[in-house]
Amino acid sequence: MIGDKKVLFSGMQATGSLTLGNYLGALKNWVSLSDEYECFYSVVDMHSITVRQDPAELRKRARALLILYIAAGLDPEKNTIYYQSHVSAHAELAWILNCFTYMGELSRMTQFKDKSAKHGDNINAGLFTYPVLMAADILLYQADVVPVGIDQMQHLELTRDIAMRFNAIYGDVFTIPEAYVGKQGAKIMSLQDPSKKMSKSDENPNASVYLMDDPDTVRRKLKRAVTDSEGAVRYRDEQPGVKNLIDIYSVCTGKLPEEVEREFEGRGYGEFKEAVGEAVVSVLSPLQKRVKELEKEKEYIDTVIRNNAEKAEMTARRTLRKVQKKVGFPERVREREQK
Ligand code: ATP
Ligand code: LTN
Repeated sequence: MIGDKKVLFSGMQATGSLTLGNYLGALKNWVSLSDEYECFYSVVDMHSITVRQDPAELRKRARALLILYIAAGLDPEKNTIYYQSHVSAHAELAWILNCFTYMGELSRMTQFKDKSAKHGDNINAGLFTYPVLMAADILLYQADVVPVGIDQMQHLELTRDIAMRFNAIYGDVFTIPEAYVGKQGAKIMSLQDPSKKMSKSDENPNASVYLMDDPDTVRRKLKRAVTDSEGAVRYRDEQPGVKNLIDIYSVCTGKLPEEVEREFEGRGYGEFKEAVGEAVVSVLSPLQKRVKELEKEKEYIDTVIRNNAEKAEMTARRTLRKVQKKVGFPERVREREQK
């Protein structure tokens, strides 16, 4: 708890351009939860370098992502929005937690298996211990709740295991976090292969709607979305492409899947896809407009970056000190003298 509020932590990587999946599955929920909790939203740039990055590009994308958080509706006066790399406590706690995490646990992580298959020429130790840094992110702020898409559940379970293991040895140091997965939009699928999740690292640009895609591109991508030969707009597992489009439409319009089925009864896929396209455009257009405005407010953004990093640092340091003491690191002389 901070004050009388429970704490929320979440983060996104600044790799690739954000997709509609990232927005509907994560960012949109962040905004709806931001009044209720004391929130920390991080641009997790330290996680990004587990895969080789172009430095200038990473810097640019990290700033664009931070701006997007604000454009999506997260108020930087009320929420702590910051770069992970600006708060060194993340790396320091990650090291300690590495010593409380087993190789076997990390070997079972599906994201590690997927990413090491994809980046066979660079299976580095950071990629392997990625979930430990994620656990440090969450535990540093004593987060009660962590909004993520379904694909991150396994990492969250591991975070809980590490925290419980640590608490069992040293007493109540960490809050045990709960995942928050939205009811709808938790897994938006690829528009070209509805058995795969929509992912910003997909090589096929038609598989994903990017948040900065212009309206015509959005309409075209949805028109080309893979469906089936049933010809009926029904929300069922046997029609994964159509089901995914219904999910997208319902999160964008706030309608329930049953209502969508009724709305499009007896109407063809062409018409349905057109409506989905319009619904997506009407969600993305105001977001893009706000991004463009914020990009011009350089000084304001710089102030947000500075102030919020300081705010994050204060909370993070408090937990880190406690942990360092528990594991037996010597107290700093200055701190002892201040007592
Ligand atoms: P990458 O392709 O580089 O692995 P990604 O698109 O999976 O990236 P992440 O940065 O791993 O995106 O995820 C950011 C957040 O968005 C996470 O909370 C994740 O659960 C959520 N998310 C990612 N893809 C989807 C999706 N298709 N549907 C719903 N949520 C998603
Ligand atoms: N691993 C996450 C990003 C991430 C995160 C976190 C999410 C890093 N640290 C802490 C929630 C809480 C991802 O790839 N989406």
